[in-house]
Amino acid sequence: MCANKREYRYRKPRREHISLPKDASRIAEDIRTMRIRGAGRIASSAVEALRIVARNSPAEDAERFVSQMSDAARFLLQTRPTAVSLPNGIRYVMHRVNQAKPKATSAAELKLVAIEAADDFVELTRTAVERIGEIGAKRIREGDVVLTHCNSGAVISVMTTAWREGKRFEVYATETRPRFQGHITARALAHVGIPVTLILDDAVRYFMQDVDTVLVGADAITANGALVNKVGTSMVALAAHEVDVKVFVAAESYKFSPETMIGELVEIEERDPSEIISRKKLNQLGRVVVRNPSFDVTPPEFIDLIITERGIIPPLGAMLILQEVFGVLTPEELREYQTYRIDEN
Ligand code: RI2
Repeated sequence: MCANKREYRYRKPRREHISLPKDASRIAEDIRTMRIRGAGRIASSAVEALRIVARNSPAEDAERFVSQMSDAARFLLQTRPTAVSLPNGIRYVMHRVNQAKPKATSAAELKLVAIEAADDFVELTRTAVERIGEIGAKRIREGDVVLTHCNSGAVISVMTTAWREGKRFEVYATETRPRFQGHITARALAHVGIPVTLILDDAVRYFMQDVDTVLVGADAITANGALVNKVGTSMVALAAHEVDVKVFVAAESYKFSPETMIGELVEIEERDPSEIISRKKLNQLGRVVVRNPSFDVTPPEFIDLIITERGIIPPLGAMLILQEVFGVLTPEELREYQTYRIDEN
């Protein structure tokens, strides 16, 4: 949630230029341009990039190694601002490296710590999505009509698990302008045989009366249980609320934002207007401003359940997950976290 209007305006993201191994910088570029997308995949790919940096580091002493890793971490954090899984994944690795640093006698020792932490995080993302599938599948009933927005790996996991368990249901998938991630969802569901109907984002309220459950993914969950997800999600939830349709969110615990525990806001990414309209067409319109926020905020009142790999919680239980996963942030931990943030001003 971002209260500052100025932050909603599109600005070209500031980029620090550092030299990374080729494969790591390709991952960073793919995240930025959304060839790699989906909050979970963004996080595991960024951590994979950190692992590549660690493996290729020529550093001979621990100090130099940590400084190279921190530079890479900062660089990767600039790629997409909203998905909180990205800083959480990076912090997962860097926290272990920083903790091991005082006792480390060589860069090689820290390299192993970094690689192991990255391996653990990537494995965690895999098992979390699988477990969410198992838990969430129990909330899909025979004959249900489920509506989803955008494309979420966690949502696909729930649906495909329920389908493989023998439940028969159908799905409405919104096309999700401007980047049409709904096509990815529709293709994935059709591939396993789930009946899927692709609809216009604008047709959500028209179809809502046929829907039993809304199921969406998450880019971030705040301490008060609000959901930050693909723009349009809050309108879907509003339409569901109107006719008393339940709204479920599938979100791994690393999508919960520890910073919101101490009052920080989740920045809403605003992408280039050319995703909505070509420069040429825009010029033909005359003096028109185009805004392209990628995400919006759904308040906790419009959410019935959040399905995490640790179990199902009501939105107001977000704080429990945050405290279980991150504890209460000490000033030192907060400083360490903010080390990797870029000052936007
Ligand atoms: P998983 C996506 O954002 C969508 O908003 C989706 O709901 C969310 O990430 C979570 O996706 P984008 O990357 O982590 O398409 O569940 O902008 O795959």
